[in-house]
This record gives sequence, structure tokens and C-alpha cells, in this order.
Amino acid sequence: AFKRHVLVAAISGIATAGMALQAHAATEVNLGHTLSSTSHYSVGADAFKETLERLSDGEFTVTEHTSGSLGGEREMIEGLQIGTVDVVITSTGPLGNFVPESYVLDLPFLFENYDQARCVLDSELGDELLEKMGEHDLVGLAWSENGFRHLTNSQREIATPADAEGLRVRTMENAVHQEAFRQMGARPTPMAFPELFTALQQGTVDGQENPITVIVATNFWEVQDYLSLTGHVYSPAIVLGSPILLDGLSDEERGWFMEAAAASAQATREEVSRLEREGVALLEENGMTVKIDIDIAPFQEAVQPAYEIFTSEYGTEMLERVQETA
Ligand code: EAX
Repeated sequence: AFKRHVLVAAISGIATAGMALQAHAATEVNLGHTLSSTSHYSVGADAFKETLERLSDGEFTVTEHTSGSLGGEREMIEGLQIGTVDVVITSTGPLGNFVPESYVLDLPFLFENYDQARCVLDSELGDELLEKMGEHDLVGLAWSENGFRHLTNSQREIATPADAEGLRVRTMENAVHQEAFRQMGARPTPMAFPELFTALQQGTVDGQENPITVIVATNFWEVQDYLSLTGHVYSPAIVLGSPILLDGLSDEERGWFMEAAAASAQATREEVSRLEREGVALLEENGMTVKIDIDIAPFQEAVQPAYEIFTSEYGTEMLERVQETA
């Protein structure tokens, strides 16, 4: 009887110790993005990690997965919905497929400069769009930034829409962007980002468009000779969370995620601004021919039908609200 008593005591002791351990075990948060570990997204991921781990006092640990190792942006968003991915930093490229309200932000030449774009994303309208994510099995944590997109290609210098005629240009998996490039006379080919470098290398496509940040972080000069600073569309980024993880948390815990995402967005914007100042020189040093002074009026005119197609499908209200806020 004595032995049995000791055994029971020992077992319950182990169980208690085990439970105590479990209560303190950190929850690992998987964070994914498509860019390299030198990118502005990675700077944002570092800030997210540092902030969440500090605020939660180690209750959460963040593991960053770079370069699309968790999939392309569309796949990672699906991962959030089913709970295989916890946090994603993504452009709005494929987001409209999930949350059509976000398409308005992808209209070409919608914003004239960074201040305008940031001001809209930081406004009530921006918050409203973040909340919309909740209606589509996603948690919108913060608007971050990718940057103004420019055209690169392997064939020729591009100064007018006519120069882009027939060019096979990879676009994101975004209906608004595809339409804009079709209107410009190019041949848009939607493709996930992780496939892009090889597609450029093998000549499956002639060109692509991305912000200076991405062109720098991906060494696109190795496969693209020409860059035209068209700035044809502002590319927002967003920090998204999985409802599978976040819906199970307390308000305090969710608050830590929001703060971490805000710190991430802030750090990313600073890095975007730095690369806007220093990136072009760096690309030229690496052998790219950069067309800096571009008359954007003919490009604006060429893509105008994309606005009509957008408003006939989604109405004018959202667009007008963005334009009023900007
Ligand atoms: O979000 O797919 C793209 O071109 C994006 O700009 C890139 O994945 C960063």
C-alpha cells in the first residue's frame, strides 16, 4: 500500500510539473513573406518578432520564413485561412481574389506620392479595409508597404507605352494590374513571385514590374538590363494574421499582435524610404540602364479604361472615398 501511495504521489507530481511546463511553453508563430532576408519585408519581420516577443514576455516566439518558403502570396493567404500559416507580410497583389474591396488600392496612378498613399492607409478608410479582412477568414493587423512599382525588362529602353507594345510582362495575380498592362499594349502574364526569377532567366517573360525595394532585394539586375521609373502603381503591403490562431487569444494577446504589426509596418516604411533614396544608384552600379525622366501622361491615358472596368464592376463609392482622403 505504501509503495502504491508513493507511486501515485510521484505520478501526480510529474503531471503537475508537466502542466506547469505547458503553461510556460512558448507558442511558435510562423511568419512568411516572399522576399529575401535583406528585404524591407525582412526588416518588418524583425520588428514584428522583437515587439511581439518583448510585449508577451516570451509567451510567443516568432519564426520568419523568407523567399516564399511557405509558398507564394496567394498560397500563404490560403494558409492563413486554414491555419497552416500564422502571420504573412504580403503585397495586395493576390488579395483582391479574397477581399474584392482591396482592389481599389491597386488602381494604376491612384496615388501621386508616398505621403498620399500612407495618409489614406492610415485613415479611417484604411482601418475599415483592415476590418473587412475579418469577413473573409483573415485578420487585418496593419497596412505596411511595398512601394511604387516600376517596369524592368531584358529587351529595350521603355519611355512610352508604345515601347512596351507586345512585351511579355509578368504581373501579380491581380485582375486590375493585368487589365492595366493589357491596355498599355503589353502581354501580361500573371505569375506567383517565387517563380519569377527563373521565368526571367529562362526568357519565359521579358519583363516584370516591382518597386525599387524588391528589384534590389531580388538582384533582378542579373536578369534584367532596363529599368523605367514609371511608378505606375503604388503597391501596399499588409500584415495579415490567421483567425485560427488569433480568434483563440485574449484581447490583451491580440493587442500585442496589433502592436507588433504596427511596429513592423513602421520599420518597413522607413526601409522603403531609404531605398527610394539610395536604390537607383545601386541598381545603376550593378549595370542596369535606368530611364529616370518619364512622361507619365501617356501611360496614365493608356490605362484609363482600367478605371472604367473597375467602377462598372465595383461602383464608384470606394474610389471616390480614396480620392477624397488622398
Ligand atoms: O510583395 O509579387 C510581387 O511582385 C510582390 O511585389 C512581391 O511578392 C512582394
